[in-house]
Amino acid sequence: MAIRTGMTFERYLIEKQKAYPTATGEFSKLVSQIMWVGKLISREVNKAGLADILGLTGKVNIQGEEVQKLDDFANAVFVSSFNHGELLCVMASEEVDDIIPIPDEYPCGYYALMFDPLDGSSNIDVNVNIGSIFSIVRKKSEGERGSIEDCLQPGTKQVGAGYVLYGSSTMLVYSTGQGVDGFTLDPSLGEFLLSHPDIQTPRRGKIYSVNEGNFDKWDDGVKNYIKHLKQTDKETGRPYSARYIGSLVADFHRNLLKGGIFLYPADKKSPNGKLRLLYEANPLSYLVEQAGGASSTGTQRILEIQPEELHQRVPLIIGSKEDVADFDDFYQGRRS
Ligand code: P6P
Repeated sequence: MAIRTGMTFERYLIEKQKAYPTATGEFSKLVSQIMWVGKLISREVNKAGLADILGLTGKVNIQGEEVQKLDDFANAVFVSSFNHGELLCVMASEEVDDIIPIPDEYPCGYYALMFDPLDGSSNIDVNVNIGSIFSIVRKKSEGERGSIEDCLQPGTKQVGAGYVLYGSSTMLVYSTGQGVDGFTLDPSLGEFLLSHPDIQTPRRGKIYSVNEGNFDKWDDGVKNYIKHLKQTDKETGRPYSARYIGSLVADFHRNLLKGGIFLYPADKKSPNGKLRLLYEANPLSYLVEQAGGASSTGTQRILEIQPEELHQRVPLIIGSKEDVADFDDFYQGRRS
């Protein structure tokens, strides 16, 4: 049976593995576990709006239980779902300063997982979409246990990446290097069903996503590019429409499907931008390239950056290939 819309994730994995008979199934187990994590977090995120009403805020809820902040909860779900099961040798989380080793009592697996368990969680109390982002690389270090060396690999070494978007519906969008597929959670079944097979992002869009409140801090190249997008030019479809939710996964997902460019450039206050390389820029850059798009710092392909630190920040320009190329031209002074 070929891949078809509406099929369950499990059925999809069976079909995909037929194409790769040598697949060990280890990787499929990993992605299935991500699916499980997405369901658990989705359930809590969708209750969050009730937190104030049900008195679930603060340290003790109506059942007398400790109430965790949603991002702490999301982090705990990722860690407890992956700290055994022989899939991973090490984890790294936006919420945790150091690497998260696999407990000594459990054998290690062959992958390292880096994740932002709940990006944009400050938006949850205004009911704006938020997301979990993940990146998977193969173990690189010697010895049985994992180390920071396994995490500090360039984005080109990723073997899988994706996000779970908690919005009007909960979606998992991910790639293992054979294109990008999107699954939508049917809460009545508790199943993710294939809803967006083989996502391809348009070569050029008509949307730009940036926090223009930072305009005065930008380099001239960034300013000139944004001014360029606002000029009327019927031939190239300008002016572009400004769409900025302030939640990375939501802005990225809309632009991935519709086309366009998301920018969080460097500025005078933040010379490396705001977003993190390992578990935000790299996984989304892996996805966008798999979908026919591009991503850069303005001078360098994101996926080729050699990470130096676990939580290092990087300027992120990402989306439709022709839009990112235009930005690079303005940023590097070839156009003004
Ligand atoms: P700003 C949310 O806090 C986040 O990390 C991303 O999800 C989002 O794209 C960005 O920060 C928004 O940052 O500075 O525009 O509020």
